[in-house]
Amino acid sequence: MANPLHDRLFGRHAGKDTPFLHLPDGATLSHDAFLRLAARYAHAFVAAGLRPGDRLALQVEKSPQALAIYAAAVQAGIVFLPLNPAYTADELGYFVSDSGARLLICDPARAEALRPVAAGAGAAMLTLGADGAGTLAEAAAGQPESFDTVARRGEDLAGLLYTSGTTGRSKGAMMTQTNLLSNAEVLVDYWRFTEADVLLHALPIFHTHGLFVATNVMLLAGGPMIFLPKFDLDQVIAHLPRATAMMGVPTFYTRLLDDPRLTRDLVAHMRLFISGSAPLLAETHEAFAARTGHRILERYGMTETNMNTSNPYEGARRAGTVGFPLPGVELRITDPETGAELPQGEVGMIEVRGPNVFKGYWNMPEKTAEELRENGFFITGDIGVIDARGYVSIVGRAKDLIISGGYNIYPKEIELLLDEQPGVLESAVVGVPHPDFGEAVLGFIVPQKGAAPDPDAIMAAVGPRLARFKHPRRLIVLDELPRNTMGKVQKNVLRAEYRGLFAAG
Ligand code: MLC
Ligand code: AMP
Repeated sequence: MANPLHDRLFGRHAGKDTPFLHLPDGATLSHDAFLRLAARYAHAFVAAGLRPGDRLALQVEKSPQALAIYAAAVQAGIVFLPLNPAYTADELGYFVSDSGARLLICDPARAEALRPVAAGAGAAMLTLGADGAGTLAEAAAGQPESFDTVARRGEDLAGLLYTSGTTGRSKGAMMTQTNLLSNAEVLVDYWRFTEADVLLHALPIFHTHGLFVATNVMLLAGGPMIFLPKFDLDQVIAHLPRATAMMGVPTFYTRLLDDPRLTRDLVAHMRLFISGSAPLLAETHEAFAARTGHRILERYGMTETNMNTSNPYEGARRAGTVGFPLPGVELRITDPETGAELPQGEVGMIEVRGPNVFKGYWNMPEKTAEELRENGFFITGDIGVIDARGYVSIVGRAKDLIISGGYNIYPKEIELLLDEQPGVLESAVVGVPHPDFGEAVLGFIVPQKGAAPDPDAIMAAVGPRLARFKHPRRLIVLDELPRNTMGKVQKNVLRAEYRGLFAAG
């Protein structure tokens, strides 16, 4: 096959008038119309000077056009680099220059602010608004509606997804065509997706979950998606009766449960609810089952690996577990210190190997070598255990990571900014339980001797440099940070002391 990812996900739908995207305004975009738009974009990218293997960075609101850019990139052999619209110009500057992106596509409203970012990295710039308008639309107008698919091999890069790092520097995870295609094929089969399915899609499309899991699965299965711009409770409730499946982060499920409109009748047409990206509390799973009769199917994945494990479609979906390794995925538990494999039942580091596991971090061979073993096992940083029946549970994280509403936040990145502020001696950032987001960011600062830093002033200084979702919900001044005898900051002590701060009720 010339371009396996394109041919399997997109090419096979060419000329088909079947529905692909149902939009909230009642319009429907067919597979064919979507592909014709993608072809025009692909021509526009070539005209902008992009060649196979070049990176295209995209920071726009979710829209059918944004998804067509993904399709166009795959068809033209361009590496797709999607970015959260919440990122500030500072954050974006790093991604664009680190990746060496040749083109940045952003919202017209941000074009002025981001022009120096693109110029500084030597990238061209085009704009795309949530309504589809902008300089990309102009560049694509009049372009042919078919495009000669660029040949690619399985090991060629299709996506570059940045994940934050424990050092504060984000790393670009290189995803190959095979990584994406093999995983989507397994998931279609494991979760029994067919063209009769209608997926309610309310996730962002700049992360693995909404892009590679939800979208790729539906493109392979052939059914349509109800494509909502974001998770809006009223809209989700309005559209649930037309859907057969939904994928979401746990916050989707707790928000639905908080609404009395969630009833058995509302979801009578549904076949499957899937949760991932963050731990689903067993109580959420049970409450959802009691209210709707549906057992949420929980699965476990990562940017670097796509999906690793899943509860079974048929058979018991066990609350608090992430199920079994997917077909083709090997999962082992190792001693975090020595790397030696541990016997079943012991708690240790989760390592995974398979065609789903990424190629490495972009331009970071040392980081790659630290986390990806020569024998192909990837060290996830998640701590887990396998029970006697083979179910995997995640019991903790070896990495200093907060997951808030399904977004990953690395404390180090925030601490580095807090430490720079006048009057701050040192800082610590931790995640504490939060009823809506699962975890919320909490910051602590220790003043320099004789200084009295004002938390509000500090947030005002740090805020514009950090995406909103990373902002500490509270910044607390302490005389000193708790430390162990080795002098290491005891974040667990801070977490324990403040765990009730955002408690429900
Ligand atoms: C928004 N805000 C958040 C936030 N999302 N703060 C913390 N954590 C989040 N996740 C901020 C907003 O900026 C706003 O700030 C305030 O919180 C209230 O916003 P909201 O309107 O309530 O938020 P909403 O837009 O409804 O978004 C919440 C959400 C969204 C949970 C629906 O974050 C979301 O769609 N998350 C999904 C993330 C995801 O797809 N993860 C997959 C990663 S892939 P203010 O201060 O301006 O009011 C992966 C691999 C795998 O992990 O296994 O899948
Ligand atoms: P990301 O780097 O954004 O892809 O996030 C991946 C991380 O999310 C994993 O390493 C886990 O820590 C976490 N994660 C994903 N799915 C689950 C799940 N079902 N339960 C608990 N944690 C999860």
